[in-house]
Amino acid sequence: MTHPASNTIDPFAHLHDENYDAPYVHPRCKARDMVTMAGRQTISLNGQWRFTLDLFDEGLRQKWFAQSPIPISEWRVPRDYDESGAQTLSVPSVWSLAKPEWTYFEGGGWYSRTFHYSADHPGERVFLRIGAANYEARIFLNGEFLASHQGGSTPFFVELTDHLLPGDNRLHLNVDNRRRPERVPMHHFDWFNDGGIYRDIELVCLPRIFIKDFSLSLAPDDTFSTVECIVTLSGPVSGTAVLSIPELSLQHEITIVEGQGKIRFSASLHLWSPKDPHLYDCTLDFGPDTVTDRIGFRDIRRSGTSLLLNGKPLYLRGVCVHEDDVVLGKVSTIEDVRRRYQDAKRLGCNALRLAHYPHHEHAAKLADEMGLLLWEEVPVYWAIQFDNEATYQDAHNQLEEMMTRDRNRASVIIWGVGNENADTDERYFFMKRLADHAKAFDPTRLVGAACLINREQFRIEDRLADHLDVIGLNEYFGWYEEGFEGLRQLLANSSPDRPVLISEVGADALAGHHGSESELFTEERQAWVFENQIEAIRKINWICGFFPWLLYDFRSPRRQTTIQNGINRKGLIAEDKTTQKLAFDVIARFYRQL
Ligand code: GCB
Repeated sequence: MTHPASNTIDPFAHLHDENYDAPYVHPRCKARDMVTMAGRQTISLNGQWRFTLDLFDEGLRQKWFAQSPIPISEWRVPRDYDESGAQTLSVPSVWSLAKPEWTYFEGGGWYSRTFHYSADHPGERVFLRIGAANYEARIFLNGEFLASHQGGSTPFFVELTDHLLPGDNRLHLNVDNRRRPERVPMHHFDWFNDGGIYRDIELVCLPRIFIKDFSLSLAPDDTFSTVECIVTLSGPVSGTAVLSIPELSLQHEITIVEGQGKIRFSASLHLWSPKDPHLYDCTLDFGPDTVTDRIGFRDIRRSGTSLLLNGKPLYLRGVCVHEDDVVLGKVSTIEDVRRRYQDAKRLGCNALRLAHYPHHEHAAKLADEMGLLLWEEVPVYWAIQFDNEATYQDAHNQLEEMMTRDRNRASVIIWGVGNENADTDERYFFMKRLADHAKAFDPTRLVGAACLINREQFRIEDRLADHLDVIGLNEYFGWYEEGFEGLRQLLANSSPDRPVLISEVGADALAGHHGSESELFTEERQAWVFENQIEAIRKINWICGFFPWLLYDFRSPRRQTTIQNGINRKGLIAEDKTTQKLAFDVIARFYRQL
């Protein structure tokens, strides 16, 4: 190919540049950039955005974000991106379900829109918050790259302040959902790989110094009455913050030194529990900034092989759930979360495992209100690149983003650091680091992981267990493993020194497919698996919870038999979220007896 003589930009250079993405990595948004959203006013940027798929990363190669969005009739040289004529896509949504031909698309997508900014408030700081974008996002404002983010299920913040123009501003987001071996999760997992900005996107306007983060919880001493509040401001200033809890007729000053403050005080509290999910309206003020939240106070701990909630023994009558919908994909509306919780309550649950990645933040808010306990987790799932430090940093950051976002939610009692990872040295050091970090970051919750078992000796055996508060046990006796003899041996051979939760157990059944217990995929088989499982585990006193896999059938392209048809059918309810299978009543009966 001959290049035209030109003293301007070489129009062909990008064809040969294989480092085209290097300028769009740093700065990378991290947990440390997060801002508490408690009670804050925001400007929503949800709605129709212009959208273009980009399988070959031409947008980064050709800098689409820097091209003026004029119509084709005004172009002087050809381009490959016509922003002014691009189709639109609703935000939040997943592109996978927008058009049949996009279902399995894995690559880049370009979102763009303008928004108006009036510079009426000198000194104001403006942040863009994206609730989640799967998996990597790059943010550009007015043609300039600002930051990137990794991790498909946690929120991130980009400060726009110094880059805003009075009047119209043009925002581009490049979102890339490719599955890759070094990502978290890596390229192999058992759910649908939706693409896009699938949670809210909004602007937050704040004073120059603002409350960046705060935690308010029951301190884990033995009094059940010591409240601890920790405040972090956006800069190293000193002063006084004020915490108010009107229902307790309480107002405390918190001395802030170099942007940090901490207070402990005693209060006569109405403790939060699933039976009585009492929440207090709390307000924190610093200068012109105010945050408000509804917060419950509770104590969760392990004692030997038992779990104690507010000092009383706790059995987790659980169920697992994915964030999945056949129409909306990974988009979780508040109505959808409410339906999950109502169905879980009908089942008799007091707990849910939010598998296998951080769910929408309103999941924990609603659980606080409705009185449900949550296991939240990061997608350190199956064969992560445990020897890759960059992968570790990604997992660590996702964990910290999840913990920072939900640290004031009483419902969240377990931080899950992984699921079914083979017990290698690399995995041990990787996950031990995560578990130790979670413990140090948050001493008010338990740390857990869904572990594997020793298959030769049939016993619970995982070196990671020493670093966990609760050992999750995923076991599929009666389904992936024939019969229940292995389970009986496993229970007889194990004597764990800490609580064990059956973190997954189940079998596939196609709703409406009936037959005998010996026929796979029938409702009778699924019910029979649960009956046998319950019989085997119900008297084991170190098992403190049971989490059937799972509430609803969900999309998983790995599942390709004519019965599965792209759906994992281990739900107690079909993917229509209405049709109940026989196993539902088996679990409900068990939970009623507890
Ligand atoms: C598991 C995984 C879960 C799968 C499930 C299954 O052990 O943790 O993500 O979906 O088994 O259905 O096989």
